[in-house]
Amino acid sequence: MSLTLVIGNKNYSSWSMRPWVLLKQFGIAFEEIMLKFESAEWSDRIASLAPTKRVPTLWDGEPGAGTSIAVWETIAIIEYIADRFPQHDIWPKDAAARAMARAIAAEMHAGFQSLRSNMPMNIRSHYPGKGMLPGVAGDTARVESIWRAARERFGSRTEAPFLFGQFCAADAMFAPVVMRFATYKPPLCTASLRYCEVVKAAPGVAAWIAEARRETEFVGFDEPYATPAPPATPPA
Ligand SMILES: N[C@@H](CCC(=O)N[C@@H](CS)C(=O)NCC(=O)O)C(=O)O
Repeated sequence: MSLTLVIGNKNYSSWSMRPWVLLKQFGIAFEEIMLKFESAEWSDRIASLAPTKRVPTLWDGEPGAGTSIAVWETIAIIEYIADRFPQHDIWPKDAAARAMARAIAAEMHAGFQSLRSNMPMNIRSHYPGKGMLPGVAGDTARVESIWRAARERFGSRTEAPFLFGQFCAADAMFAPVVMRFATYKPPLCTASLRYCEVVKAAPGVAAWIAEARRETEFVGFDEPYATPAPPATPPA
């Protein structure tokens, strides 16, 4: 059976980004169905393509068919990919590294609410200094501490530059945080900045970024810091 990933706009959809970059990084073939937020296509197709009416949803087999396997919730999608492709180290091989990688991926999935709501992913935009509320500073400090601990204990044992050495699901889970840091530019230590550069340069991530930058749709819900464009003609 073949895989299809249903995703939202690449500029905005942080949840969609995670499994997409993971599949790309590991060279796993898949089709993509993009339903743009607030579009007629979203309204028409989301219920048949996503049981929760949210993206991402992964289909193994014909998308929407009752006989196909549907997987929703990013962390479950990642586990499905890991089960389906045991030949790839989606999680680190080493048991201690794998335990920590899964724990920080779950923490990302369940937490960091302040960071997520005050610094929504918006890859093509630059809002340095915006969104830096006290809760966001706490979340940012926690992200940096996770990255430091993973790199010090596991990543730095290898030549490879990711959290646990080679790119794995934990790096995919944090890729949208890297994008948020690029847009809002909170103060970060040198090691975190270096890790951000490494993630952005990873081929799967770079491919997502390039496609995100080409998008032009404006989704107001994800744009708390945009200045509304002036009316084309002054109101009468
Ligand atoms: N917990 C879900 C979150 C999915 C989610 O909230 N996706 C957003 C886009 S990034 C969405 O579909 N929003 C549309 C909506 O809620 O109507 C996951 O891990 O996949």
